[in-house]
Amino acid sequence: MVTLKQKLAEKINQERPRIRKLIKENCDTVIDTVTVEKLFGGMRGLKCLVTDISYLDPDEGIRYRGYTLPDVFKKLPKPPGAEMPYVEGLYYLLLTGDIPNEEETNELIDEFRKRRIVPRYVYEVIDNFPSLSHPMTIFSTAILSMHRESFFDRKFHGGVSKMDYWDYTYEDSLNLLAKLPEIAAYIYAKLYREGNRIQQNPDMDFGSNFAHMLGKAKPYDEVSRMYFILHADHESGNVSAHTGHLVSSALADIYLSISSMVNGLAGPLHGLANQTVLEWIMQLHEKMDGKLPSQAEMKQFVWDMLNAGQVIPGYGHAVLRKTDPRYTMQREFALKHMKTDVLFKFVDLLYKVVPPILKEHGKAKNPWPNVDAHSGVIQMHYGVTEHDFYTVMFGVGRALGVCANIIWDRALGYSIERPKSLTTAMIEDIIKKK
Ligand code: HAX
Repeated sequence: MVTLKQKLAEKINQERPRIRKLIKENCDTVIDTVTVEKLFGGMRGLKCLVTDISYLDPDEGIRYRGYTLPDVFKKLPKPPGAEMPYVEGLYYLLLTGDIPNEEETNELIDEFRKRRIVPRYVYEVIDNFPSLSHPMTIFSTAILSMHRESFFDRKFHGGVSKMDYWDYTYEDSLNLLAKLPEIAAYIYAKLYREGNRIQQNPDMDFGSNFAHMLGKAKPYDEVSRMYFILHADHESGNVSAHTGHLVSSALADIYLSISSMVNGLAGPLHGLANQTVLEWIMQLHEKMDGKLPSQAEMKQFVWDMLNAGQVIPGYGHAVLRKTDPRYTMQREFALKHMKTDVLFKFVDLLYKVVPPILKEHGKAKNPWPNVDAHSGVIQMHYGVTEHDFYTVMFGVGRALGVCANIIWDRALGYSIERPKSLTTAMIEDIIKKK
């Protein structure tokens, strides 16, 4: 059998001349233009990044390596009798563009297993955090503390060919990804279980082992696999993926880059939205004494938020213009497994009520729900009730996509990022001269 690394090396060798030719023959071809609105508007929609790992269509949602989410979930190998595929198989797909067979998936499961052991000092770093620290801060620091483990960093300072950068980055990425479930689960035990941790099970896959370490019974392993896969990538322009790419473009190693990615994810307009959504739903739940509001009451809650100048968490998106398929997949899961859950009923009601209100309100370009509008209630249903932990799990998933991107960035020799800034006066000058 050709190993994953051999296959990746072949794909990289095919891709390198393609990119060289593309740049050489088309260096002045214009892809997009920078308008004043884009300059001041967070570069929204500006076509200025390249990735082949995933593509986000405004109407259709995310595709991983050309596959829609339903296809990904259908085609990737699954544990015997399971509904949700192996996370390891997804990583194979993101890296190579190929759906792995059972044997190829098992090879990667083994690779991850061999690399799971977390250095002792990482536990000490976590243990020494002051109380009330947010789990995302702890997660980011725990990853950062492993910078000293970087194979790439050692090789780079020893002097190696640029052509081999991807190889050491690949090793670092497997070493880090394999440890993330353990690190996340340890943070969980430390913050919410008085340090009573459950040791990993070497016979379990990435998702099942995480569920096991959190102390959650089946079918939470299915939820874990679904959650990590759904959050793995969302092309390159979102804050977490872009931060990871930007930091790594200076040849920072995987540990520095993924720690930065986690920091980017921790903002309330991005990954932290899942925590905010759940807290908001819980407030409504409490206000209603556990009773489901009527449509009219729910509409009033939503308008109250908007009239107070707040955003409706879990709704809207910078790129999407339809319901996020990551939301739809979670909704389908909930309809199948937890239809009578009271918080799911709140989410379901919000889905009916919010989009027409946001349309009437007239500000949000996308009135539909995103991934974060649903994820928290599923976690709650299965007993992960600590809302501030949800974004850590998002981070474990997102690291898969960002690591795959960074390996390819290195393989294709992408440049250090360095866009140019102007002063406001210079922009006014440019406008006057038009
Ligand atoms: N509720 C109320 N107003 C909203 C809104 C919402 N859910 N979404 C957008 N708007 C408002 C914006 O605040 C903006 O108002 P101003 O003109 O007064 O500044 C206006 O509508 C236009 O915004 P937009 O172009 O539609 O949206 P942006 O690309 O600027 O922002 C966001 C996209 C996701 C940040 C935004 O929709 C939002 O804040 N949503 C709520 C938070 C959320 O769910 N975030 C998670 C997004 C998915 C993700 O990244 N997960 O990690």
